[in-house]
Amino acid sequence: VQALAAGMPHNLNKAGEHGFANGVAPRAGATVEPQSRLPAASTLSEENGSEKLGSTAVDGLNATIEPLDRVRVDSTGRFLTTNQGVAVADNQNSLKLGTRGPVLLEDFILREKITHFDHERIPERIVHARGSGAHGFFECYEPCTDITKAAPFQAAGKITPVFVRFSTVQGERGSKDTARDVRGFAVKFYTDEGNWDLVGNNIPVFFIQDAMKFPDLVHAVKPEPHHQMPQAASAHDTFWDFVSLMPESTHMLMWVMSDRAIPRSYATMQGFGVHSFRMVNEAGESVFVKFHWSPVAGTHSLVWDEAVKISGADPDFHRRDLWERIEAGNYPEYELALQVFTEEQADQFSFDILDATKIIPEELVPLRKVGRMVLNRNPDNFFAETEQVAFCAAHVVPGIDFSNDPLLAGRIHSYVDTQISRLGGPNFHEIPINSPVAQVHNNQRDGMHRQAIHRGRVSYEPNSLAGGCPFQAGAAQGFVSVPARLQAQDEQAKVRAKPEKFADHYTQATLFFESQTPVEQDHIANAFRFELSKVTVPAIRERMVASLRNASEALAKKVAMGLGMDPLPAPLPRALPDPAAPEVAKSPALSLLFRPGDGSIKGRKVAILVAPGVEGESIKKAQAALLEQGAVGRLVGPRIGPMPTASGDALDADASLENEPGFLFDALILPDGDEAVAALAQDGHTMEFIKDQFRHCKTILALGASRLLLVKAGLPASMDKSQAQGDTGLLVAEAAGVDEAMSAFIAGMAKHRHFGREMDPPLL
Ligand code: HDE
Repeated sequence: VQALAAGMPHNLNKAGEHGFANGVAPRAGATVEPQSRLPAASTLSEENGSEKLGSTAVDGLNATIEPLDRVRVDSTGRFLTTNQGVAVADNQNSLKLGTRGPVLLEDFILREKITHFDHERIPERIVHARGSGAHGFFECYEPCTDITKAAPFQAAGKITPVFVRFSTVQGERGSKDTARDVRGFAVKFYTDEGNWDLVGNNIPVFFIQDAMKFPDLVHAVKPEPHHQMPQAASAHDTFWDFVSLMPESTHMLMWVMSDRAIPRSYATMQGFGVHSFRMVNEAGESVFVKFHWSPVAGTHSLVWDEAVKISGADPDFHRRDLWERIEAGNYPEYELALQVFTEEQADQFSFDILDATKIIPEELVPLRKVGRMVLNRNPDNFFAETEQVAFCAAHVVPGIDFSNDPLLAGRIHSYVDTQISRLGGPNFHEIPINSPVAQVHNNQRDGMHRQAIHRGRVSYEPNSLAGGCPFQAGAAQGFVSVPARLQAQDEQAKVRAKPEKFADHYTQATLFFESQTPVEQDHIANAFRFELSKVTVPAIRERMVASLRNASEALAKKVAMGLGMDPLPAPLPRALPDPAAPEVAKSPALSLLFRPGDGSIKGRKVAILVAPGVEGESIKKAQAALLEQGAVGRLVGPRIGPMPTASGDALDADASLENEPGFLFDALILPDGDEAVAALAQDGHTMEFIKDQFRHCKTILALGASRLLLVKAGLPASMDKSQAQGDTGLLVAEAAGVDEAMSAFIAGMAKHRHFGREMDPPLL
């Protein structure tokens, strides 16, 4: 009420609203024009110069700071009402004829409540059903007017509000986050000139080359239709049957079997536009671009055993991580970079830039950094925002255009179409999270759930009765498609066919595999082994290995060995026996280790085990050292609640060995204190904590007496030996030396994993 009286935003608890005005500092050294402001609270009244109803969205202003406030509801201090605003006197009892009599039909309050409840669910997305969203902003680094007139790229420091949704593809809405799967990385830019949706993935290539095959791919990967299994998994017959018959998917399979498909966090994965797009400048000149998002925190992934365990203990692992990072002010941040190239360059490449199963190596076309995106506000309501947001590959703005990629063509159609059944009609653009900042004026009318109240009697163009309004913007301001290059005469016939280079299915699969570090290669081989071992039909396994032989003989052999397949099947016949020589044989940028990030441990979670009699001072110091780095040190005890320390005070354990298993944490600290160590040694959970942390190659610090726990858990008999082997993630220190030990611990965590100790099969 006070906030309303003071004319302030309704949601005071949302400190991280879009833009600089609310405490998000511009990056160091940025030239920032004062383009961010808080407009007055908007309403639907015509006097109010609202961005929806009259005033122009002023260039560069952060106009969506407020618009959602128009529809936000805060019921603090309010009566309960019906949907008609009638105050409800009793929300406990239906209206009956006497206390034991029948319920009366006239009880409109009961009927409204139940009826609304009956219709609460909407269909989930056909793919990408499981997802999590966040608000944020995009900040342009430098004007990109040489290549595009698109609004977000016009001035250094210019802010464009965004809403982002990350997702898995295969599983249903309630499925686990840590499935082996592609992640969706969809960004809605609310630009001054209309909404632009960059609907990408965390993998820069795709399984198929033509939209014609998309329904087949999805039918193959989704739970099998007869028994609806498996959920959130690709390790089953129909998927591998399909992809082994579609050699064009081999490159994508390399990525999906790599650790990219089990990210540690949405904040630590890349995003890609996948297709070649076009950018167009004021002069109408066009270039091709590929879009790359790279996380400032670096690219980090889980390991498979960890992902499997997490999915049981916390199916919301990524959703929770995203939420908690934002609430803690560790805002996920990504840099946007473009690969810019001309049509003439594209003609020379050994691959076809219209083929979504191919990348353009960064070594061939370098990345041009153009801006950054910061996710700084959690949604208020999951359904209203994250579920109802409707991304669409067709949503482009002047300055951005499509290429002729045949996969993209299908997407341009599909996304609007699917919303019509998912969101119940053609007016889904009026749902607040979808409505653009730019004004909407046209003659499209009516339909289910229409919100806008159009005035006057004119809903056609041309007209004279409304002075010709709304009128065509013309080429200077309106969207103009890039005229396609004239094609040679023989390319102009209607055909159902592909260009020849599309038939090179293996060169880039090889490039990807060869560009991985040995550990990453092992993980890829193990993932193929795991997935194919779940396939029940031997012929499918054999066909897949036969296909892999064309990509990497070493990989095929390793997978075959893991499947007990001997001898190897003959390689699958290649569609293009003699493909063009690739420009690069190795692309280091394809390895996850290429982007270790800023070296910080912000947003990471550390388990600090405690038990009665724990040496408290070193624990407090360790916790404080982590907090200072933006990481969370959680005290995990045999039970939650106060934990008496050796010196007589108490620490508050807010998690238990049972309710937060070890694999949910990025690192582990074991405490000093004889009594505490003895208690922890008696608890099997402790050993599981240590084994999992060790097996998953995480950083472990044992203080004082707890060194015994490492031995009891069966870690390599001599810790000294392990340290001598250079395992900087296995640390032993006296409690008195905790300050120094924490520096080494934090440095160890910043390395993310210590793969040097990994063994297959695992030692523990
Ligand atoms: Fe999608 N895709 N897709 N897709 N896609 C959908 O749209 C489709 C493809 C991607 O968080 C659907 O609103 C076709 C590539 C993301 O809401 C649907 C084809 C890429 C999301 C659809 C593709 C994507 C979707 C389902 C092949 C990476 C989630 C619900 C021609 C560049 C967006 C919906 C969100 C969602 C169709 C292939 C990314 C059915 C026909 C390639 C991130 O319209």
